[in-house]
Order: sequence, then C-alpha cells, then structure tokens
Amino acid sequence: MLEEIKEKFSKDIASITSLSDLNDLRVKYLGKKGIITSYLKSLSTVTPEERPVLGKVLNETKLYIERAILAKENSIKEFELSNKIKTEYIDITVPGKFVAPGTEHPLNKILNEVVDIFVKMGFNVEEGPEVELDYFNFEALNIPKDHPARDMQDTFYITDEIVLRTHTSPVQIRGMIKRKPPVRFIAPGKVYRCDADISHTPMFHQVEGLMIDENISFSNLKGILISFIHMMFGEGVPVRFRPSFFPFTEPSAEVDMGCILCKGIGCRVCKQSGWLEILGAGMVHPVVLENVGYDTERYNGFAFGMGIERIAMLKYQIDDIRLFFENDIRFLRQF
Ligand code: 2NM
Repeated sequence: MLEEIKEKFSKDIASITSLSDLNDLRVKYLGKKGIITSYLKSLSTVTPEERPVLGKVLNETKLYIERAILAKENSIKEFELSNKIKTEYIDITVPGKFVAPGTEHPLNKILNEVVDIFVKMGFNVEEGPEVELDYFNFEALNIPKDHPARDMQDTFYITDEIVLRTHTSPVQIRGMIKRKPPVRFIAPGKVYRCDADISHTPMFHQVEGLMIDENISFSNLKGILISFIHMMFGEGVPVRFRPSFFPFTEPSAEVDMGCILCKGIGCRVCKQSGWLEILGAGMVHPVVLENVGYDTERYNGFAFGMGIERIAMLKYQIDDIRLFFENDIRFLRQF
C-alpha cells in the first residue's frame, strides 16, 4: 500500500517543473487533508500491535516525500536562476550609447544674471500669469484703447478680454495690488507679441522692475540702472539717458550704454552711433499708482524694463534671434 503511494508520488514529482506545481504536490501529500496526513490520522483506528509498525513506515514515507520535495525545490530554483542568468545576460564590454549632455540655455543664463544683480540690490522676484486679462496688461497701465500696442497685429488675443501678456508689467500691477508700499520687486518671464524676423520672435523674455516709496527721485532710478549696467557689462561702461515716452511712466527715458563691440567708435551693431539701447524706464505715472490704490500724495517711484534676448545677443554677439529657439545643441553648448 505504502509502496504504491511512493511510486505514485515519484511519478507525480517527476513531471513537475514549477515551484507552484510543487507546492500543489506538497499539499496533496502532506497538507492538512493530504494523503500521508490522513494515513497518520487513521493510526488511531489500528490495533496497538500494528500501530508502531505502521507508524514507523508512515513516518519514513513522509520523510522520504519531504526530502524529495526539498530536493526538487532546489533543482527548480537552480534551473530558474541559470535560465535568468542566460536570458538576462548583459555584455558589460559593449560601449555605452552616447547621450549629448544638455547645458543651461543662454537666455536662462542671462535672465538669471539679471535677476541675481537686482536681488543683490534688495529687489524681490515676482511672477504672474502669461495668459492675462486685458485690464492688467493694458487698462491698468494707462494704455489707451486706441494705442497701437492693442492692435490685433501686435497682440495675441484669446478673447476680447484675455490676451497673452505683451510685457511683464501686468505682474507689477498684480504685485502692487497684493501689497502696500514701500515695494521693490522685479518681474522676469516670457512675453508674447505678433512679430517675427531676425530680431523678433513671437515669444521672448523680459525683466521689468519697480520701486515705490516716499520721495523716490529720478536720481534713484539712474543710480539703480547705472549700477545694474556696470555689474552686467563692466564698471567702465558709459551710460546715457534719453527722453522717451511710455503711457505708464512720466517722465520716461531710454537708457543706452556705450557699444561693447566697438567701444563707442561706431560699428554695424550700434549702427555707427557708438551707443546701444538696452533699457526703457521712467517714473511710474500717477494714474497707474491710483489704479492700484496707492496714495499718490505720499508715494511715487520708478519702473524699468528690458528684453533678455537683446541683451544676450549683444553680450554673445549673436546676430539672429532665431538661433535661441532652434535648440541646436552645437549652438547652445557655446555659452
Ligand atoms: C518699461 C519701461 C518703463 C514699467 C512700468 C511698470 C508699472 F507697472 F509699474 F507701471 N512696469 N514696468 C516699465 C516702465 C517698463 O519697459 C521697457
């Protein structure tokens, strides 16, 4: 009888190749309701004389089965491991695939340099939405309804009331509304205008700045901007202020620095003038301050703005703005 069980077991185990089938087999023979287990339970029904004899044989059979299962388990595991080693073989001598490492984009590099200089001078950094309300982009900035900047040819309209911001000034408006004077912060970011040629792209970057307090003068504006230009381009660079016009500042100025390419002698880049225009600025128009709820009897201040692409083109002597956006790694790696 027991010999039959052993034989049956030997046949069963021979055909097993997986650990889960082996476990089923273990349950079949040694589990709670297994063949061997039920035999052991039935020991109580045999005569006291037969019991030790049968018990001994049963225990030997059980041990035999346990050992066979353990041996099978080891051989399956060994087989699986050697299979894994064969199929997951990695040839560590094969040369790696070349992945060109990226670099910081030249525009981000310049943008961060500009931001760092103003942060050193005590300005905070403010950000705002690129999809902006007409109110914050134009109306609050004293830009009249018939101003050419509001034309469909210059501004990307989402709806009648929503535009892609054409400058970061709306961030200044939101920033002023959010807090009380004195305020001093810059707004770096992407801006959008319908324009495309060798010096214009539909998306470009600006940094604008703002300082509002009691008794701010045009001299404060000049001091901050001359310091900025000297930190950005070198201590000795000449700077000049020319009268200009913006709807949101009065008086307004355009800021030039001596041409860094020809040192003021005159060249193609500065159109023989010896000067490069790099900033717009002015004293914030009282109407703008009123629009954000500031007391114009007590507070005034200055604002300025610059295009990052233009500064990067001057600093790195790049003559086509589109190179910044082609993402040719050979171009980007040079900075
Ligand atoms: C410029 C030039 C002059 C400017 C003004 C303001 C605000 F919000 F305070 F009115 N933000 N930025 C400003 C002034 C920007 O960019 C050429």
